[in-house]
Amino acid sequence: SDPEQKKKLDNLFAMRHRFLETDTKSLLQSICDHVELRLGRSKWSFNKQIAYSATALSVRDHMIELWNDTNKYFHERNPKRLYYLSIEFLIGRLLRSNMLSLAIEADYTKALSQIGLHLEEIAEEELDMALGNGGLGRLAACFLDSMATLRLPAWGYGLRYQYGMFKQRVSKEGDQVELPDYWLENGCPWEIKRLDVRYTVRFYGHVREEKHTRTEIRMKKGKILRRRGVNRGELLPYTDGQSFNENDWQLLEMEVPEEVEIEAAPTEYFWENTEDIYACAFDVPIAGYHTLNVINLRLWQSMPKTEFDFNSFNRGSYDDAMRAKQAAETITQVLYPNDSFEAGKELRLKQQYFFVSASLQDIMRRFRNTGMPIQDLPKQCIMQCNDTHPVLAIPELMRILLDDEHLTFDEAWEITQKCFAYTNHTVLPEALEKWSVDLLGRVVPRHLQIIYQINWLFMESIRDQFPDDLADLSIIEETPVKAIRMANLAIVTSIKVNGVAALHTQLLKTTIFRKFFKVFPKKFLNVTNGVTQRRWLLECNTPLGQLYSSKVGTKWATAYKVLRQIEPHIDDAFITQFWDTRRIAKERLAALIKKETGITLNNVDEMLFDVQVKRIHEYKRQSLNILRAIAEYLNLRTLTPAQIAKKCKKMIFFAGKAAPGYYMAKKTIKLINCVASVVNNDETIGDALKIVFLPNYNVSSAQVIIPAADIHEQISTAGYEASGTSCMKFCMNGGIIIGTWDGANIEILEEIGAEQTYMFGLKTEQIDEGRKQRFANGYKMDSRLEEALLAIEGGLFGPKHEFMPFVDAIRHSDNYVVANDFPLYMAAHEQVEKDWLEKNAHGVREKWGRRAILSSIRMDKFSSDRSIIDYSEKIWKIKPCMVPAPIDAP
Ligand code: F55
Repeated sequence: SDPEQKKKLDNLFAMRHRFLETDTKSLLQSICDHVELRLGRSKWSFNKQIAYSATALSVRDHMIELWNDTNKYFHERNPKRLYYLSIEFLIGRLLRSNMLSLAIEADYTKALSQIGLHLEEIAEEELDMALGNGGLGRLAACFLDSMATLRLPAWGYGLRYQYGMFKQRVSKEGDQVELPDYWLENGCPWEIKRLDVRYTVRFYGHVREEKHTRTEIRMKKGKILRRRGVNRGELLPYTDGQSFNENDWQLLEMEVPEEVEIEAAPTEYFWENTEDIYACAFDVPIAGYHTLNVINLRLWQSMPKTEFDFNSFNRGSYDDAMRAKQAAETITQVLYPNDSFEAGKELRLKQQYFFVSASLQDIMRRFRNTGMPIQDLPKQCIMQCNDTHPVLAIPELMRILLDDEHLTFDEAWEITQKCFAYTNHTVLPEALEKWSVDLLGRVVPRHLQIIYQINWLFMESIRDQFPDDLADLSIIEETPVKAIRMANLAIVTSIKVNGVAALHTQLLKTTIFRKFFKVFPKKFLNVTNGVTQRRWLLECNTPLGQLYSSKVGTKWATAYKVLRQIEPHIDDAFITQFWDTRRIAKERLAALIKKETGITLNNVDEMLFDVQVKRIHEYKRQSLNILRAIAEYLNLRTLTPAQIAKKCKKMIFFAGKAAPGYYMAKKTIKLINCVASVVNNDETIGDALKIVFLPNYNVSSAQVIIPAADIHEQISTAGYEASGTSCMKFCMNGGIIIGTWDGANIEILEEIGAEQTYMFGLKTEQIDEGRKQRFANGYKMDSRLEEALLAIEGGLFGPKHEFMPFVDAIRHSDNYVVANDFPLYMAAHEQVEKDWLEKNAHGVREKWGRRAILSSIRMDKFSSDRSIIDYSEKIWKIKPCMVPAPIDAP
């Protein structure tokens, strides 16, 4: 905080020497060194995979230097730090993104080309780091990118799953098939295994209480009998009912000594007989864009604490000896592929506790090293919980403060309440995490005690003011089974609770957390999500990025707003150039589709690419989309070839994974694939319609898909999608949204202008009424929807029984109001087709192009840089801490 001190430090840092060079000779030498010396191959012959690993290791060298300097600088300056706790980080690939950040892409491209290698080709060798399910995990990854770029003193903490998000294949019958994703097959060149950073994590056991009491002699006012006439005579303690002769004795009030038991120190709790395992740190450096700041993502892996049981080993029972080792390794073995709460899974609970216990031990060690008093913990760190998955960190910090630091409960609670903030990602009540008291009490018994005590304090504090709401506000749910409500624990403790889009935050305040909002009105705030334009425009759509930079320079990579200056440049020539970039992107996607599915797409320039990519979920309504596709197909079949020739050519594209246990989602995938195979093989409709389901949607395929979309589908039932972040990526790339009044769609429309969008459907407040009407007497389903359902039932797309659950859901319950929105959706798509066919006198899709460009250049609000600045200012109260450049820097 002392400016003099800071200046000294900066001067010292300025004198450091950066010893890695980026000239071609140095880079080639470094790559070859890695091939031979680190990977043990011969520089005379190595395959692309080795070329990738060596190049990545070489890039990593540059990062390590900066990363060490950054850590040293943070250590010396000791600013308040942010710890982003997330059980998922959906990173994707890192080679190109790290090169772009370090501004060494051109150097490497040149060096590699000298030995006959193409950067783009070897980059394809990188296996995605898919340590997340979907939006929530990818958000965490975008946030890390922005934190580093904004030079914030921040770290990420997560888990190093050996198996990431499963690999998805599609069977001949059109079903999703899940395969393990062993992403570490070729090793991960980015991570640094930290043998020196290791903590013990404890499970199970029981809690022994030790009451520290001692007896003390105290003086107490008591009644005493004194023999009359005697001054210093016999004193007898008097008790009522004792008979005495009043002539002989007189009753006196005076002080008498008494022995009392007092609590000399608070009760101590010992968590004993635990099963212990190690958490071992793996660090992934995260480079900021064009800055010297490189921050850290620390991922924990479980390891056996004793390599194996030597007694069993020596007895010859190798199996027994290995069992404990395997059990320990199981914890971080695999990511749960469920993007909703999984009730009762003990291993999942252990993952959560393992993750927060290791992270907090690490955070506390760093804090203790500062020498600051424990009361200052909130001045030095703040932890952001990405959903409730890390919320056991709250009782864990309490446990540390109580049992290790020996604070009183009040002192510990005072500190803990200032250290956490919580982001919610769903309003679906059934998706809120709950852990049965039974399970939680078994896995982490001490934490259960602490949670009860927190709840007791909380209930007492609101009993008078909110007597009728206690049951809903309680952290403990009483029925059907006694359970801990993790969101309630998070809200009670956190300094701030945020939703991820304006509508979503509003719904938090008025629906699921309505009662909490009454108790803590100031805790709730909105921080609309964002995505990093570095990965989602600069990296994934180089041609469009370059087109923009040619007009307004390259500053937009860290200041998206600069792209608004494009607006005056949007003339015919510019729009034509835009379409040129679009052709490149569409051809790239067409090639990927060809490779993965065998489907050929001709004349992609003319073909409308209509894309829906995201997890498969009933509320996201891939159902609505595929029913619309069927309706369009049935309509095409009624047309003459001449009429078909005049129609808008389109591809309806789907990609996404279903949770392996989600029956209806899997049926939806099957239906899409079965419809696709009928439509794509129907020669009577020619090229008018193609339906594609691309297997294994992940970050790297998203980077190919998103730049190629003319239209993107954001069609969730209003009120269900908390935010939606893919929408932001599509818009940044000039995709035009067809969407409902849900999540961030509403805010996007406000920014880019309604003319750029196709919005349709019931609004959140109309959904309940719509549901009623839907099943009221006299309701008539849209005839095109009826026909689509009949076609499925009639077996047009395969055996009817396969799809009856899907059809029945729409016909008989329609929880996501597909039928209500269907005609509105069809009308919106008719408009889309009309607009797509419109070209100016020079044959250019001018109006569409202009709208696409406007969508793209007005997206500054949805840069994750803006989100992170909001978090920093409104919640974390942290400031940038920029590593100064060395004076000998170029
Ligand atoms: C993963 C595991 C569990 Cl147990 C629960 C949820 C998830 C998960 O992946 N959720 C998720 O992705 N939620 C999404 O978060 C995005 C980022 O905030 C939102 O944009 C999106 O609306 C929301 O569904």
